[in-house]
Amino acid sequence: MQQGKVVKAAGGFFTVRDEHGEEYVCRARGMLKRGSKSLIVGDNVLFEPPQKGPSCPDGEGIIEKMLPRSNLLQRPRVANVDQLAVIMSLRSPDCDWQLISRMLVLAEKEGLFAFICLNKTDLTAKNELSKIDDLLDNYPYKVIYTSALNGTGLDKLEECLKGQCTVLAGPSGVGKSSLLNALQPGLALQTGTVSDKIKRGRHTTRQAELLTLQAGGSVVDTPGFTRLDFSGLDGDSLADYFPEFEPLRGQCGFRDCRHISEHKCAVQEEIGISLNPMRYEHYKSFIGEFEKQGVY
Ligand SMILES: Nc1nc2c(ncn2[C@@H]2O[C@H](COP(=O)(O)OP(=O)(O)O)[C@@H](O)[C@H]2O)c(=O)[nH]1
Ligand SMILES: [Mg+2]
Ligand SMILES: [Zn+2]
Repeated sequence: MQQGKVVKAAGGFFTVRDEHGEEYVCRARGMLKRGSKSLIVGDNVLFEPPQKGPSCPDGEGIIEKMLPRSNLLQRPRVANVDQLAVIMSLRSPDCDWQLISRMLVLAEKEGLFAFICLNKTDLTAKNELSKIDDLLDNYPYKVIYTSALNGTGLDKLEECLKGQCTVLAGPSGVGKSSLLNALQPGLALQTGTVSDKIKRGRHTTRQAELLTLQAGGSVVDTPGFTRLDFSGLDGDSLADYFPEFEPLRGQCGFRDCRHISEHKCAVQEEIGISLNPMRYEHYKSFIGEFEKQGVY
C-alpha cells in the first residue's frame, strides 16, 4: 500500500497524489464514503494504486484508509490545511477591512495561521497606499501588497505559500485566481467576473481542488463568498480570537470584562497605543452582532 493525498473529489472518484507527484484515480472502500469518515480534499490516505494489466486496462486504485486529520475547514471543506491567505483588492471591489477581520476570526477559531494579501496595487495611487500604511499601524497580521497585473509582490506571495497547504479566501473578483495564474501560468485558472463567465456559458460551480505549486506546497482556490457568519461562536469567546488582546489577558479590572464600556479595561486603554483602532472597532461591531442574536 502507498501513502498519498486526495487532491480532487468528484462523483465518487478521488484523485490521489503520491509523494512523487504521480496522480491516480481511485475509488474508496465503503466506510470512507459516509459520515465523518467520508473522504474530502486534503485527506491523507493509504491506497492501492491501480493494477495495470490486460484484465484492467485503465482501472482505478482503491483507497483503504484515511489517516488522522490535523484539522477540517468547513468552507471550503478541506482537511489538513496549514494556513489561510485572506485576499482582498484595494479597489474594484473596494477593500472591506471588516470582512478581513471576520475571516481572521474564523481562521483563529480553526487554529490556522493567516496572512493578508492586498491585491490590485496598480489601481491605487501612492498617497492612498501610505494612508493604508497608517491604517495598519499595529495591525496584528502580516500584510503583503500585490498586483497580478504588473507582478508587484508576487515574490512575497510565493514566499508565503511555499511548502504550506493554503486556502485562498476572499470575495469574488479580488484576483485570487489571477494571482495563482500569475505565479504559475500552467494552472490556467478561469478568471473574470461572474457575469462574464455566465455570458461565456461556462459553468460556475467548482469543487475544491488542491493545486500543486512548483515552488512546493499546495493551494486551494475558492470561488469567493459574499457573507460569512459566525455560527458556532459566541461573545464570550470572541476576544480569544483577537490575538492582539492576548498580552492584556487578566489585566482588566473585571474578570469577565467584555472590553466595551467597562472601567479599568486594559484593552480600551491600549487602543491607539499597542492596539490598532480599526481592529478594535471590528471587535465592538462583532460583539454588537452577538448581542442582537442573543448569544452574549
Ligand atoms: N487591475 C488589476 N486587475 C486585476 C488584478 N488581479 C485580478 N484582476 C482582474 O480582476 C478580475 C477578477 O479576477 P479573478 O482572478 O477572477 O478574481 P477571483 O474571483 O478572486 O478569482 C479579472 O477581471 C482580473 O483580470 C490586479 O492585480 N490588477
Ligand atoms: Mg477565482
Ligand atoms: Zn477589558
